[in-house]
Amino acid sequence: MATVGSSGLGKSTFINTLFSTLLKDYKQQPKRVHDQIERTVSIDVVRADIEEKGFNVRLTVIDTPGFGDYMNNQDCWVPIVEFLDEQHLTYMKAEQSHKRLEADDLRVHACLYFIQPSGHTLTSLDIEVMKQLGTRVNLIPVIAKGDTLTKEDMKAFKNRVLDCINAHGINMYTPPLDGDDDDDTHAIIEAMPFSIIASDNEVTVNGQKVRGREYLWGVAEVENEQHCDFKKLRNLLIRTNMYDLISNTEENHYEDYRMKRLTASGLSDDDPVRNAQKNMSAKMKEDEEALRKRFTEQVRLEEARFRKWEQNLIAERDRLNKDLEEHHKMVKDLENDVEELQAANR
Ligand SMILES: Nc1nc2c(ncn2[C@@H]2O[C@H](COP(=O)(O)OP(=O)(O)OP(=O)(O)O)[C@@H](O)[C@H]2O)c(=O)[nH]1
Ligand SMILES: [Mg+2]
Repeated sequence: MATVGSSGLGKSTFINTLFSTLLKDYKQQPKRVHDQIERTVSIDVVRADIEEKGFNVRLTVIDTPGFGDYMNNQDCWVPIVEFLDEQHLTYMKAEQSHKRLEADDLRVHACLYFIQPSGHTLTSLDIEVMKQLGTRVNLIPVIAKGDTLTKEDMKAFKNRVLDCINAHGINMYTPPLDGDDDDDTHAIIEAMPFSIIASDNEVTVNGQKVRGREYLWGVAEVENEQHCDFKKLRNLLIRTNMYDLISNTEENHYEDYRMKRLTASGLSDDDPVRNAQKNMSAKMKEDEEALRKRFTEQVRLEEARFRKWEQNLIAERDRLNKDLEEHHKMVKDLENDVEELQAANR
């Protein structure tokens, strides 16, 4: 994951906040991003092992220096875009030499772009940078410092930002609808672009310590869904959509980069090992599908067999009941006959 955006929008604070809500002992960890919030001057890599639903996940976050307040910010994003491309290139080289690169795979699976909560709309710099990012990574625009806009202003601002994103054809990551958790996904999509509140401090609300920002009139809470979308964003990043973000990077963004490189260098997509791997995974998918079909068919046949057996059992039971009834009747008739004979003999 990476954070990008203008200086002072709270990118580093957000990373601290995210880790501290995931790791109970984050304060004690040696690799905190910053002990004091200061301007980020180089591309920093922060890693932490987190546990999610019993799985161990290594979360790598890349913090980038914010764009300055210079008059001319035209190319300020170039180093970041170069960094993103470099990660693809390193991976591609490792792949071509058939080495494994998991330890140093720094390909970015989600890129949070911090938007200033101006209440107006995107700046031309935002548009330019987001265009560049959207073609390389899963771009997730976020509205920084969500506590500085009123509820209504935030709603209107979100709409304007979305309109602007669509009007400029910016490629933004949207979680896919897959039928199972569509209601949750709809709620996530509806909240986009997420507003976030970040804070390095804990404050006491109703006797409980929560992460938030304290004002004279109250507290803006990071994990309160009424206050901002931090929780939705965190869910998307490390729970519901982690796998999709990774596979989208692999299948779309990395693949686009690879094809672009190959075309640029006049090479064709004929790496025999890679092709063999691709064919193998296609074959595995086919086999899996066939297996699933066979399994379903087997279940269907078993079910039909069971139904038939059940029907036979019911018929048998009915027949036995009928027999039993007839026997009862016969016994009754015999008893009657005996009674009649006894009466006649008396
Ligand atoms: N009101 C408000 N202030 C915030 C929020 N998040 C961070 N800040 C404040 O914004 C200031 C800058 O935060 P940083 O995290 O250093 O910002 P940055 O984006 O990393 O800045 P650069 O490293 O220069 O790019 C600090 O004083 C933070 O306390 C927020 O959600 N709301
Ligand atoms: Mg910073």
